[in-house]
Amino acid sequence: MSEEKKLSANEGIKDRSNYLRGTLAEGLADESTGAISEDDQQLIKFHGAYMQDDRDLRSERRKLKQEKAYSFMVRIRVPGGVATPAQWLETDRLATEYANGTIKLTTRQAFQFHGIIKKRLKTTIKEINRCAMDTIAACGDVNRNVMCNPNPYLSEIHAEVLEIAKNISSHLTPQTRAYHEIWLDDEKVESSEEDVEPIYGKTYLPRKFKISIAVPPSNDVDIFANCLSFIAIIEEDRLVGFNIAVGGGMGASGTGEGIYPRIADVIGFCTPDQVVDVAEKTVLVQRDFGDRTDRKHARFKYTVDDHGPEWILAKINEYLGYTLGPARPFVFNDNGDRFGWVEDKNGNSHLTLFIQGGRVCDTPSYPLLTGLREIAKIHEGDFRLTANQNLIIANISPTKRAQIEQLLEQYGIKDSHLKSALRLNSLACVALPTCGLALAEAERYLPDLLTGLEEVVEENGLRHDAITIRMTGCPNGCARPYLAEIGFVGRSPGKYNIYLGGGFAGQRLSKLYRESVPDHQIKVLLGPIIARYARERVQGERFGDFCIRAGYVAATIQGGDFHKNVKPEASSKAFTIS
Ligand code: SRM
Ligand code: SF4
Repeated sequence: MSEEKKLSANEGIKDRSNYLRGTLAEGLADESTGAISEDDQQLIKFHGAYMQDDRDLRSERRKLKQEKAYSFMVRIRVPGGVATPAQWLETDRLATEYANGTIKLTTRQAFQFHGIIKKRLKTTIKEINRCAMDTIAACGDVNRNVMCNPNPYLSEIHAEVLEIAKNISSHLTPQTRAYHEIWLDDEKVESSEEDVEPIYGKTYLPRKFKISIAVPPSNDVDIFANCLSFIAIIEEDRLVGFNIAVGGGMGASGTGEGIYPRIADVIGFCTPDQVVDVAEKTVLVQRDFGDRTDRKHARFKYTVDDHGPEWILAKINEYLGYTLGPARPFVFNDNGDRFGWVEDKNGNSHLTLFIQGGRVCDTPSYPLLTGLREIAKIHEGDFRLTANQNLIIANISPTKRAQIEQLLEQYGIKDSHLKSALRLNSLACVALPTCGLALAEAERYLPDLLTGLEEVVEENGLRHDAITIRMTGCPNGCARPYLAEIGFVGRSPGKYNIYLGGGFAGQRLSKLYRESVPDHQIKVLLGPIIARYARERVQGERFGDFCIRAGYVAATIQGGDFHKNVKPEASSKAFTIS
């Protein structure tokens, strides 16, 4: 990083904040506005909340000369996506009493509330903590929710990996007492000693940092989109360690210039007891070498690109004081979820439900929130959030299965996973009306678009053929659209860039196919490609691979030349295992 360059404004905000306090306490107490100050809007992210306004109401309120309809989004960290029935019930209660009556299951295995007004924010966060969950570091320039495969029934290794995910998460949780002081009314410690952030320091990281763990052959956590990932290596039914992947990320600009999605590079191997150390040291490398002058260039993927993966590996080794081993072979089959019922060797059952857009709410025809509440009241196992915005009712004991099946039937949830394979493999980010960055609809529009495309897949006999399809309301990539076989990225109201050719296992970026396509033309454009795929695919060929073979798009190279302006020399292939 150049010495002369000015640090970005957020660096000053963090530095002056006294370890994330800023004027949050005063701002929350100010009843004259539903908002908080601009600096505090940045700081509150570290505490797990975003100030937003209802974009559906903007013009009406402007006409009435009223303040925007401000409210807060709150994100609950759920390491590995595991919640108890008691936590589910509490999440449901808070969503109903304080938020907009919905629970959003996110693409990183977290819960989100929307629409919490300022005066209820503190109570909400306090009550979240009361049921042994928290929101600290769910957002902000720190390590976020650590993702990991949520399927408990697959093997004991999955349980081992979940523990490791939790350990990384707690090791990298900020240590500031600000969170407890502001939200939990813990007494201010009157001491001359400053808070200490042993890992992050006073200005935390240059930007958000994301970690995930995958257990092959499933890449359901999309490890190639994470800053740092661990890929479990299993030999003779034993977890021998993890491959380490660095430098993934999705955020892009509409044109790709200088801001682009990037697939992580696999750089080495560590043993299970080294994982937390490797995570810490990788975070330290980003802390020390990430770009603090330009937030658009501050993610770890740019640090990896600027220095090269070999340099990053050498730095991690130097910080560790020992040398990581060479990466070992592994295979990923897909990045989706497995739906429906599964029984494990102990006789417990697990049901993976499809949750459209990750939104748990009641509609007159589909009382999903109420149905899950009734199930949570009697369920003795747990709930598991997937990185694909779906939900597993896990560890259902044989004595409870009949009752739970009856409730699933009663509330119309029983067949939620019996949709077309296209829909089951779909993801949509929140977008409008809450996301301040949305340029187009996503969660509210994708279901209808899918209904149209389902006609095409039905006509062509592809109902049971999985094709990954993802939509976001802007190029930031919150539903990881650049890793889908079909990706839609909102550019303006009703218009989307279409990306094709992503890898079915999330191993390859897609590439821009058409720019700013009006929504009513999407089916017209994609219909013939899907039909041709049905006719011409070779045995086992995936849609994304077909799009490349048939010449709709060229294959992307590592580093993400997904868009015409992306620098082609970015990143090295040398470390990538395919
Ligand atoms: Fe995201 C910003 C929602 C996963 C990349 N993301 C936002 C904000 C907070 C908008 C903002 O900054 O004002 C969105 C809040 C919308 C709302 O109303 O709730 C938002 N992101 C989401 C969620 C809820 C999407 C969803 O529908 O599930 C996901 C929450 C995950 C979680 O639990 O932590 C979510 N966001 C992601 C992912 C996927 C992932 O991490 O696997 C990505 C791409 C991976 C990556 O980070 O590169 C992602 N979000 C972004 C970016 C682009 C970052 C960049 O490097 O440029 C932004 C914008 C930013 O940070 O400036 C963003
Ligand atoms: Fe908002 Fe864009 Fe993320 Fe969608 S992709 S939630 S529109 S920031």
